Amino acid sequence: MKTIHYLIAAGLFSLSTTSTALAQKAPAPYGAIPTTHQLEWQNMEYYMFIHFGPNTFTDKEWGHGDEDPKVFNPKKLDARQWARTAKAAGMKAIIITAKHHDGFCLFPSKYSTHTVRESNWKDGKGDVLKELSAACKEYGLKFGVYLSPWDRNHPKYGTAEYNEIFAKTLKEVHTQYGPIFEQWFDGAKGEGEKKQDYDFKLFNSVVYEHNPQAIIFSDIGPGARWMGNENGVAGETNWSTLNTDGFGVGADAPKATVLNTGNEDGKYWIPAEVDVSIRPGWFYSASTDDKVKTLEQLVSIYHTSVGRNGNLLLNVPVDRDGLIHPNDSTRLMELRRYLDASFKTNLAKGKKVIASTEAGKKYGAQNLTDGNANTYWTTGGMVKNATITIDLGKPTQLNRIVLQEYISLGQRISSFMVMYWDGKAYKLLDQQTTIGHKRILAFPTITSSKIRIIITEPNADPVLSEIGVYLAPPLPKPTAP
Ligand code: FUL
Ligand code: CA
Repeated sequence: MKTIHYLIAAGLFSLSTTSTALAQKAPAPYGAIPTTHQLEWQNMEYYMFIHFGPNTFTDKEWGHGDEDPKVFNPKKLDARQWARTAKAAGMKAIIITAKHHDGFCLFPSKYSTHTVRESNWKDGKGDVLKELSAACKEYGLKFGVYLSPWDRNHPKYGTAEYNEIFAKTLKEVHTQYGPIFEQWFDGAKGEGEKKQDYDFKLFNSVVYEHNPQAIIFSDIGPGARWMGNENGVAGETNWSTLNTDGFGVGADAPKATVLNTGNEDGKYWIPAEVDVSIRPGWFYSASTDDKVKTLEQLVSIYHTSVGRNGNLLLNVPVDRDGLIHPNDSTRLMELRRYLDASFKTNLAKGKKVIASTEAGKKYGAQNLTDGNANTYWTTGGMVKNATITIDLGKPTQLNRIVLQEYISLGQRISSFMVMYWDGKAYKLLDQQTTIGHKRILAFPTITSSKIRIIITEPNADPVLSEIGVYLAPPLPKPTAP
């Protein structure tokens, strides 16, 4: 009897120590999770795309590959001006069209006769990639390249040999201009064009061999995915996970609607990148100088990209002189100023937070308002509902709420509600689905002293790193372009 009692006591004792120890242990990852490179990439959030090439001089979007390379002559080209502009805009990198569909290479490729070498620019001695990669280094920006597999110039396009040539072209770029943080593969191809089965296995292996840290973007990743449109609008529901088995790029890609939202519990971690142009076209045209997107449009795009768990790749086409046009750079600076003003003061920082459940002090609710994305709150077990209440201390004006999941452990939240205390009762402010790396909720200004988040039926115990509350200023009146 005594022994049994002893054993039970010992058993209970060891059970309770284990459960305390467990409560302080980090939660297990859930489903597909990001690599460290994908995590680093996700934290970049906002960077520049540059479309530049013969199309800039012929006023086309898709060159045929038969244009005279001599048309390419940007007499005042200054890659440092591009990098300076991107840096001042708060962007973290630049990705340039090293080779668009016309096949023209912005560097003197050995494997093409349609390059800067054949152009009039700098008497054929220039190299845009060399100048831009150096400028990016100088300004502390990362450097990325777009290369179109579809090539309307190369005589071997449409034969098996072309895959080898494209792989060698990639090798040139990845060995001469690195480090390269992102390789952008375009899935586009016109109707009735030559057929070519791309060897993406080979292409990806070349990229990884020379830049193992690179994020490979295509319709289906593997590093990051296209999010299904060119308007800057990621899905309101946006999972960073996607099922890609049996799919390919271009015509073989999952439906745009699927790319837009990702797959809940998808097999692979392939987050969305939102590519959109600041002008109606991807390439510069004087005819669009007065059609640069308004500040209001860009703010909205920021909310539907970065604010919906996507990275924003904003295209700023370089003009015929080889410079970013002042209309574009002025707008970029307006956007920077507005975003800085909007997210300068987190009204929830250091404020009291109470959660319905928390997995011990280490993972307590106070981690949600400490301004540190590396500390998080979690429930320490599956819950049907979890409620978090932030006490702002006094009636406070606000119009933005920013939520962040600690995505190193996977994306878990599939549904949440936001309520606010109006002095008498909690009222519903918004009801949404996914959060991911960052979710920005923008709404007309309210006054409230308490904000409540209710997470309902998560796919695994929720893990949130931050909740921010902000009062963005009204948008300034539009200025003439
Ligand atoms: C598309 C291309 O066809 C456009 O010209 C542009 O490069 C855009 C970013 O991707 O698929
Ligand atoms: Ca935190």
